[in-house]
Amino acid sequence: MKTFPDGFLWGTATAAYQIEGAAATGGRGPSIWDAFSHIPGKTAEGHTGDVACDHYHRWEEDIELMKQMGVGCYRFSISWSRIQPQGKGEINEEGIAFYNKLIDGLVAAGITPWVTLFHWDLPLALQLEEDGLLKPSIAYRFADYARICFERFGDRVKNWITLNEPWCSSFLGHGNAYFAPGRASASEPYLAAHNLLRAHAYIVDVYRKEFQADQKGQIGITNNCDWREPASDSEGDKAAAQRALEFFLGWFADPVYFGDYPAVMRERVGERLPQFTPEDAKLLKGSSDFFGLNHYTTMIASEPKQQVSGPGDIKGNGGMMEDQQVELAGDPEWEQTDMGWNIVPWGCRKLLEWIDKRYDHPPIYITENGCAMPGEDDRQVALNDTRRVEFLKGYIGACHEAIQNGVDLRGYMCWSMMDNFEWALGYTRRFGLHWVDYETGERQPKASAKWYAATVKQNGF
Ligand code: GBH
Repeated sequence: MKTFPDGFLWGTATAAYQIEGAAATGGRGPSIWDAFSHIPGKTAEGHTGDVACDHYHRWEEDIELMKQMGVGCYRFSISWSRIQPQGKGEINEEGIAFYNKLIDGLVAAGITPWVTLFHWDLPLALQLEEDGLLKPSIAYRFADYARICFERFGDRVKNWITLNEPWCSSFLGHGNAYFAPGRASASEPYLAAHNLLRAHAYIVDVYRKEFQADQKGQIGITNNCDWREPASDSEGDKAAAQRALEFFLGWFADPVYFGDYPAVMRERVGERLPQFTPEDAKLLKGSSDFFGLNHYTTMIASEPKQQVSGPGDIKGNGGMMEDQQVELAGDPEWEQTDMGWNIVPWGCRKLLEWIDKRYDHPPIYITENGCAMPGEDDRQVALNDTRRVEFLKGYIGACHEAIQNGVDLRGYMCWSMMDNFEWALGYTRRFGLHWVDYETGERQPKASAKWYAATVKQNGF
């Protein structure tokens, strides 16, 4: 039996565009993901989030399912364009009312809401009129939108996440064009990332100055990182793995903990890497009350024998390959998920330990971890998802080991509460603890939901 510390937080997670549907209902304005997913060829089979899991209408049932799992928290995101259809100015009261019902329902069910303000769905108007993440002024739009959320929901929401995985918005959205807004560039990712970091800092500043004393909540950022294991003990390979982690996670976490980008990025990216003003650096340093981490997989890193080129190839990614110069590979012994991601639980432990050391022992929450497994379009296969249970045992076991080794890990949120719109892969990959019938909207717990319920109940497995 692996028992977790008292008070360890068990939860599950989703994101607005992936589950809500009701894209043009209740006064919601379009986001960049509505536009992107409607361009032929951008998503698998042309899938969009128009209907998704129809959570907008089925939220009560979803709370009931979570209640049955006994989770302590539910992490969801707010659709900015449901609150402000144009991304600025006027507030859509119907959107506010929807989240009020959801938050009240969760609180009544004894489930603590963890709210992400931004999970990639930038209001389309801000993309068209103000160049989205590329202009510095976007940070003020973020702060204004966040203020509305704190004002309207902060009496009940005590756990805020500013941004989900800015690495994805920056690199996948502006580097290799895999995600909305679909841009491919060698410099834009650094600009988008810079403005997102500033946005994070301004949101936190608003919360701390105007709300935190009264509302007594915590606020932080969630970053994603895959582990990079050195291919050998050679100095070159060890440096390559370290460099890969700094380009992946350090890119976003160093400014938040140290006030600036990693030196290795400054050296290699040169003028394409923007500079923080002294004021912004000051706001950024210490701007997260906890370390939010999304973790899925591991790759082997080595010093390249010849120049690595890119971008364009999502496999083996980790940012701008031509800047990092790290050769990435898998191990043929490793099993993989339906995403082609390697299943390496010890990579999770090593990453947690790396974070603990580099950022001086921060409180960490894993705000996402989970898997899509093959064959789950077939309901019977999905309901008997023993491979997901094995995956969770491995990764949650690795979390337990990290805690044993002194890491201050305080919670684990499983991605995802239910099958949903898997971005560019549409509905062709299923990450859920619950199976969703996309024809009828029906949900059904998979074996993993039952296993997870038992784990939550016993505070371990
Ligand atoms: C998360 O991002 C998202 O927050 C969530 O919305 C999404 O549904 C979920 O993951 C599942 O995809 O190609 O082998 O080098 C995940 C971020 C970044 C994790 C890239 C895996 C690539 C592995 N991902 N990484 S590989």
